[in-house]
Amino acid sequence: MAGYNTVLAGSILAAATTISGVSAVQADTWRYAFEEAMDEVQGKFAQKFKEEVEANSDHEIQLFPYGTLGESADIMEQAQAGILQFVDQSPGFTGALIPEAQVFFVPYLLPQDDEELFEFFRTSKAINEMFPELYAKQGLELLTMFPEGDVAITTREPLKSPADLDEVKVRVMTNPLLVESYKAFGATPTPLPWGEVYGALQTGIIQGQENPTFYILSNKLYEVSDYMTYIGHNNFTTAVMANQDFYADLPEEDQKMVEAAIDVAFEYILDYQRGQTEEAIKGIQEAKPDYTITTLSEEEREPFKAAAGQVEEAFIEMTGDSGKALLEQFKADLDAVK
Ligand code: 6CS
Repeated sequence: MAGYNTVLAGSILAAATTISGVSAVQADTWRYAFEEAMDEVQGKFAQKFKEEVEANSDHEIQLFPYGTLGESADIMEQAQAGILQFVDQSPGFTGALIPEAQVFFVPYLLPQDDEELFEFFRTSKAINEMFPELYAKQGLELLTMFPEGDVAITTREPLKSPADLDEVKVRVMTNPLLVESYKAFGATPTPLPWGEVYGALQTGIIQGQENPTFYILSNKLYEVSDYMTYIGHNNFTTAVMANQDFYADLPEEDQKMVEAAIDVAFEYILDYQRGQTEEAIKGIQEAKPDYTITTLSEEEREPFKAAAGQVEEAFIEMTGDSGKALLEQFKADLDAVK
């Protein structure tokens, strides 16, 4: 705690409250960085968390949206080093650090139905019991994981089958399983940090990328693509964690307060997302009326689904017994909410 305080530039002491020798309650400023803008899903979650923490304690949360402290990999390093107390990093990037986190990129594992999906995140033993142990090995206290929306693929040409992705360079987040996944879909995967995506699409270095619809709208990715296609392969997942030393040193009542704030923000963010994809589709259609938005039929999805098996095998090869156990639990948790 002492080390943590010395590096904490914004740390403040509560108004002197030493009464009859009872020591002062300390009010700290905690730094929380995330990978998105303030008005995107991760930002909305962070704002709700801040609101709850500040309403229920003397602590203050300082928010750092995407770009203010660097890329996703930078904020993760800062959180591991204790410069940040909280960080939101998606498994799409954490997969490079914690290979098992790549389970979220085995295609067609997560349900398409929102209520089923939400219940899975609420109740999953893999998420709520197994992942915290894996994150702890990296000095991170995993606080929650939540979905951000059905992932769509944007391209320059129509996308109906894996053959349409032949020779198409599709940007993916920087983890090896996503690379395997897009290879299996017939594309040429290109891992890049987020900051390089728009420019690379604009200059034609890459021709496609995947993201949830709200993000395609807010980052105007429709400007640098002509087609947006739902093949139903995934829902974007993200995770919020704390620096583990910081968290372990918190008084129990603060840990409980943080957990309660996370629970409130979790339910808030699920609710916030109801209807979000449909709204974002409308926004894109208004901004670019000739944009082609397609949802592949079950039959058209079959060849993509057939590719999922080899991605699952690659996941097990990359993660061994630990990944296998996690995947089995993940599937059992999914069955339980069906
Ligand atoms: O594609 C990405 O890199 C980004 N996508 C989302 C939805 N959130 C953050 C992440 O950096």
